[in-house]
Amino acid sequence: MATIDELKEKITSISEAMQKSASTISSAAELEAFRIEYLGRKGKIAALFKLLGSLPPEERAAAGKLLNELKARGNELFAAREKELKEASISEQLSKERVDLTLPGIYHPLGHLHLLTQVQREIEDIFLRMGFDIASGPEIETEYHAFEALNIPANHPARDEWDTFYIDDTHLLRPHTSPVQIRVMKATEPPVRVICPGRCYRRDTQDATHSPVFHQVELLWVEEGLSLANLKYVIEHFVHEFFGEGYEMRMSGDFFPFTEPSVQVHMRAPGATEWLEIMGAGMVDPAVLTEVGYDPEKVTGFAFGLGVERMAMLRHKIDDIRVFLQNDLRFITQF
Ligand code: FA5
Repeated sequence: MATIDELKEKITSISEAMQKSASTISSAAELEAFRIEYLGRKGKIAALFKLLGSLPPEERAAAGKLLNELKARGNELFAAREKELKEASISEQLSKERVDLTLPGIYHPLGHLHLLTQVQREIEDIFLRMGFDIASGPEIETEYHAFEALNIPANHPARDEWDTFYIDDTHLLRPHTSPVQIRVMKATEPPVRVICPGRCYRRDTQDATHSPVFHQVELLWVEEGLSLANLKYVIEHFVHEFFGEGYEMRMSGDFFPFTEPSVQVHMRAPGATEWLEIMGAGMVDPAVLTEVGYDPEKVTGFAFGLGVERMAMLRHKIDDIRVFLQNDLRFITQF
């Protein structure tokens, strides 16, 4: 038989221990251990309730009240610590996720079109305004389109000049955009008025004005009654539109198997001493017109192949073609 005094003593010591233990709780696991130790069904307070029955009946009510107070105290301590832990975890999370709105933002520089793309589009615009369409052809060409149809048979010495990178026995990376002429004429009846911009490949040794990969814009105009005078006018009009005043142009004789007569055009920037070749051109050879099924007695035509890099070099006084492919931002961002 227990006495109320013994019970009171136990209540005091449990209350003190509980108070002390609650003040050290710093994690959810410790909180749960506290709950089991004091408030659980097999906990220390429940054990005291079991003693009630062994008290004299007249003391049970008072003892029960004390035990209920102890239990309430335990619940209070538990709830208070639970609340504190929750608040601590929220504020920890908040401080982790804190965004400092006063920090400068992340700078994303705006890109822009490469100078060569800009120049190519400008050339296209000039010819679109003159009534030309834009056509394109594959960069991996057949020997037929790149050479034979252009009046350059297999053993013709002119092949050496355009020999390039072969993919197999009959396919190669195109050395010029002239094969697109053949594709366009085979697919269209005259009159034909197109430009064909695109990338070309040659085994040229790299130097200040030659690159193994470069761009051309081909032009082709076939119609009744065209002459070399029309070709000269179109070129003059074009270079004037592109360069404006102050640039000199020079036209001289040349040879291409697919044009007759053939010319080359050089340009000189204001104040420069050097001339730079910008294109090969000429009247489309009757053999080419016949090859594509046109009647050379009825229609004549002219064509040119213009170097895009060279146009950009003249316009911006760039003295080395290699800078276009070097991806140096100090160069690229100037334009
Ligand atoms: C041709 O490619 C002829 N297909 C042009 C043509 C078309 C003539 C239609 C007649 C009728 P050529 O090899 O000269 O011609 O090249 C033409 C232009 O391309 C040159 O004037 C030059 O501006 C440019 N070019 C040629 N090779 C290179 C190179 N390795 N690097 C940079 N530009 C080049």
